Amino acid sequence: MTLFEELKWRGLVQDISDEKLIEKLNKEKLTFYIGTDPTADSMHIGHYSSFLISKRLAKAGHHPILLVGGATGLIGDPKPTSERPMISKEEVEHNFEGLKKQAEKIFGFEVVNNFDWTKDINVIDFLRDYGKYFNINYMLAKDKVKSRIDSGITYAEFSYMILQALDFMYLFENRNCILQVAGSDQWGNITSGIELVRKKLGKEVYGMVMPLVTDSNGVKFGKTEGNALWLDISKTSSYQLYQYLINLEDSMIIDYLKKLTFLSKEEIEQIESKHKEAPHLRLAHKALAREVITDLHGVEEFDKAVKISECLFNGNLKELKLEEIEQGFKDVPNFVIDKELSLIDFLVTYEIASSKREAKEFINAGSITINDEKQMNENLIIDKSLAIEDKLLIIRKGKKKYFMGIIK
Ligand code: 383
Repeated sequence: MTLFEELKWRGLVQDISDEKLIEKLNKEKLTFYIGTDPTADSMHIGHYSSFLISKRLAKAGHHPILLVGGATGLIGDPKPTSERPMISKEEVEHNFEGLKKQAEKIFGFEVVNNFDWTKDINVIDFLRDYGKYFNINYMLAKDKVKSRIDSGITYAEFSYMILQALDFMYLFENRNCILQVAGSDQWGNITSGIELVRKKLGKEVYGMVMPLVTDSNGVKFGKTEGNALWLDISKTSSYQLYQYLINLEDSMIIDYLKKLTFLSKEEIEQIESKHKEAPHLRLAHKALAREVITDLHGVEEFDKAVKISECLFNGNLKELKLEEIEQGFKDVPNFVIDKELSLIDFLVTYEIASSKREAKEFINAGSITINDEKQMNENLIIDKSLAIEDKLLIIRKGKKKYFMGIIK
């Protein structure tokens, strides 16, 4: 399989700017770039799924440049729906540092900042050297601008595509970068760059975009009830990531293995046939979680996530360290315990039961456990002596409802 055939097989090619690119990708060593804006201080898994292309192309001998947009982040790439709030310069700088470190750590390639080459361009030169090459009709025809005509778009966001085009030209002239890759939402910005280089320098550069990774309802990969899954481990633990990956839809899992891992076609086909034979074993999900978490955080973090998940599933809290329990229960309702109460009052005070009567019912039915021990005595005093390492109480109500109490 050639590199391009492999990218196609993985479902990573939505569009290329010119058929000539196929031959170049297969036969030459190209310098290419992919960019992101510092709108937050960490990337999320959606960025990861696109940025992985840098590793794939690098493995095939091409040379990646990662761009973090210290300049473009100050303006904001137009969203199809509404104007972005302006982020302060300090925040953009802070986010830039976070993303630069992260990109270097996860992808291991050179990171450049477009602020370096745009900060000294004055407004007259900008309009003469770049503005003059952009026809308003051409700009208005871009999808992102079109979708904002009714709701409105500021001149700042409208100009964004010129900035991204200027980057492409700068990297072409200074680094011989002839290809920009991205998710499909970037097609308009990439083709703007291709046009600028063609008109101004009479040279040809290329673009390739991949489909955005989504679930079967078109919801972007990594969005869980409006929350992103961050690549920063202090924002999204490897256990949380594991839970997300292991619970992905069955029907999409092979697609995700192709798009998000470096497993070969043969390996994925093997996993696919085992998965079809026994879907309940979730072998494909486990392989996906292993590949993604190991690539992002290392194999120890992956092992830890598996251990936490298994112990929680089997009710073996005792085998976990305090820090692992805290990680596993990060998302459950939690509260600080600052007084000693009887079990029945405890349940009502911390809103695990809505009344004493309800609390009594739970206790008598044997549906309350504290740190995995069933508790049937309503007068039991809840204090440190029951806690894990004198600190944590994990209360389970019924089969699945968890609460975490932290002793003050
Ligand atoms: C800025 C200057 C450039 C080249 C690119 C940029 C950033 C670009 C953008 N990218 C997205 C982002 O920052 O807004 N204008 O969140 C996302 N990317 C990648 C991928 C994706 C895109 O970082 O499709 C998803 O992750 O391209 O939405 O000279």
